[in-house]
Amino acid sequence: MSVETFTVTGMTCGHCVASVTSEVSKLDGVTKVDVDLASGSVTVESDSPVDPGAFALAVDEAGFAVVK
Ligand SMILES: [Cu+2]
Repeated sequence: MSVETFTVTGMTCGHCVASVTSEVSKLDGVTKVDVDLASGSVTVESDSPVDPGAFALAVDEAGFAVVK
């Protein structure tokens, strides 16, 4: 199992959190997504490490951006 934390910018409310959670949850092997709205940190649990490019695309799909 793999646990990684990314930082996502632009989220302002629970709806944003739900959008990001929904898109990131669709990624291959992802078993849990935990978003902290205040800090923008997104913790992803998955069977194998998440591809950062795929993660960035999913976040973009939700309307936000990953902080490098
Ligand atoms: Cu929102």
